[in-house]
Amino acid sequence: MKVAVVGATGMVGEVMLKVLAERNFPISELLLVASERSVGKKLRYQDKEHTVIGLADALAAKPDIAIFSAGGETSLEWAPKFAEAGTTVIDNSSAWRMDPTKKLVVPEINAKELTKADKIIANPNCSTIQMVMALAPLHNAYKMKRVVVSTYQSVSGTGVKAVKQLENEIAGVDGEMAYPYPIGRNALPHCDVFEANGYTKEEMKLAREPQKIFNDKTFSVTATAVRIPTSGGHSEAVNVEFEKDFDLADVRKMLHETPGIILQDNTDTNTYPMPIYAHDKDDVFVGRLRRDETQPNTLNMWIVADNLRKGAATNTIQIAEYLVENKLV
Ligand code: A2P
Ligand code: 11C
Repeated sequence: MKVAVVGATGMVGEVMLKVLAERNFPISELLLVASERSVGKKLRYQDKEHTVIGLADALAAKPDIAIFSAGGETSLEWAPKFAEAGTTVIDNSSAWRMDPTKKLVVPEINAKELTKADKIIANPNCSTIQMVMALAPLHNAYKMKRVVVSTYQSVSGTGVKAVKQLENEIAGVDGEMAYPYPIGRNALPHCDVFEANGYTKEEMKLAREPQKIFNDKTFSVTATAVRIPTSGGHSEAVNVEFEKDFDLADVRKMLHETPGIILQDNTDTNTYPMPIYAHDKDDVFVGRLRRDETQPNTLNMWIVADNLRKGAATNTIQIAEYLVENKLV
């Protein structure tokens, strides 16, 4: 495969390259693409030095697959041009996610919907991916009615500037602020911009994207998204009400047997998921399973994943692997 990584110099781009190499993705030619600011810069992939090129040169090279993680505006402008040239684009921005003509894919859940005709495929938001991964087997078994989620999101979800802000605050030095307030020793109930309804964009992604991924509008999600001073890994407290009742032992067994999920749930040994241990892992970690004792058919759980891996790079590359394995590119 001739593969272009658009946004190769970015935080997600770096993890994309790491994951492509680890999984030995079949690459015959690799194009590393970034903004004009980075053209000419050298990046290493599997012991080979590559020179960063611009989008126009990458387009002219007609890659088979282009993995985009260069922001929504770049995607909106360039993904259709690549698609027009015959490239299959897998886009990690929010640009195409809710476009009814584009598929929003978590491979373990809905990759089967993909066809050769899908030339722009959207990767969901990081906090959505880890939540739907844990909900999918339970939704199949018990049918979700309503989900209430509170997130505890790391600064890496915001980007390099936010990681730097936290590092500066820990070191006690002044620097540029990514957030309107300090993030060290703090919790900001504010991830991404506010929308007209008083929710943030991040909260509305959590509300809207799962319905599209499950192709089911019969359940609802309401969210509060909070930024906390962790450097990597998002955590989520999820309360989910089902139509049917469940047995907690069956829920544990189901999650334990689901590919991509690691169950860490033993209060006797203080075993539960935590972001520092999810770092650099491709799995989604689930624990603190317990029945909500205040209403029927309702479960509480805690979900953690590396937001740059399963939340971004790994999910994108799993989509690319599915396309290759099923001869859809
Ligand atoms: P560059 O490093 O040249 O700015 P991050 O998510 O860490 O902010 O990274 C964003 C990525 O998207 C970077 O690789 C960045 O390249 C790239 N990018 C940003 N704007 C553009 C653009 N207009 N065209 C191509 N790549 C872009
Ligand atoms: C965050 N979820 O943690 C965001 C980052 O729509 O892909 C990813 C934004 C997106 O702030």
